[in-house]
Amino acid sequence: MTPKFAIKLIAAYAIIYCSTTVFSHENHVQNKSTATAMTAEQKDWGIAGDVKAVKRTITLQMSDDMRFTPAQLEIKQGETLRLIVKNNGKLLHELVIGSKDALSEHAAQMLKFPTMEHDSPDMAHVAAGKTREVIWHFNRAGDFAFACLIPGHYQAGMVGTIRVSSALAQTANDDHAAHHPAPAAPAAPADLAANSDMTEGEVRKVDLVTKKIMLKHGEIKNLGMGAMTMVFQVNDPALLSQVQAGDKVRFRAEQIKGAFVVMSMEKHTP
Ligand SMILES: [Cu+2]
Repeated sequence: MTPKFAIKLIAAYAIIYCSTTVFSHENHVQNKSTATAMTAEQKDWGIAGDVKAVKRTITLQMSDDMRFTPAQLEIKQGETLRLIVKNNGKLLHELVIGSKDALSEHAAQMLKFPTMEHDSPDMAHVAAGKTREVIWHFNRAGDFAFACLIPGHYQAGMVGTIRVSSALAQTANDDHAAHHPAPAAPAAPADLAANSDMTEGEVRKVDLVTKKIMLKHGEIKNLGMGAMTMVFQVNDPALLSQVQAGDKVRFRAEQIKGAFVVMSMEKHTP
């Protein structure tokens, strides 16, 4: 290597080093914003709503006798609702909207893994005496439900029903997304069977402040946990700067002192 070239190389390194520093700082800022502005995910029971589209507000009362009042909601397809969730009790309660099947399955998982952490626009955790709100766009017709999935609460009857009546009149103009099938859960390719410690997932949110990551994941075989979207801690915060919302990943998760921790993660194109 000629000395001249070596100097050039050092200079190039210095530039790369400086720009990496700058980029990583920018990444922080960028990721911070993705932490708040997550891409809305179309679910069978609707999609995150825009507060400007709200035309109706319903207040749901929650109580320690494990009931929601009202426990039945009648909604027209296309409506965006502001659901004010009021916890009148002394216990923590939550509102989670979903299909009956999804909620009952999730409730069973919560009994099995009580320390799981979730956050999504179709749910609100409400501390004793507090009020929170959920803005939800019911763009699909059908019979759905809402529930409190704190371990034991669902089983004690903290469930309500949602009927979204079909708006046949607005077929042409209705939300296009409503007519597309929900994206299928990530399927486990055959080669994954060989390495059942790795779980397939999609990054939903990266939070550099709390150092947590939200993953929509397939079955976590080594934990015996079903597919769902859930918030994980990370073994090493450096994992968080390697991915962003929307990335497909493979990861290994473990339960450490009750917390669910991503031990390793790699980007992966299915
Ligand atoms: Cu509850």
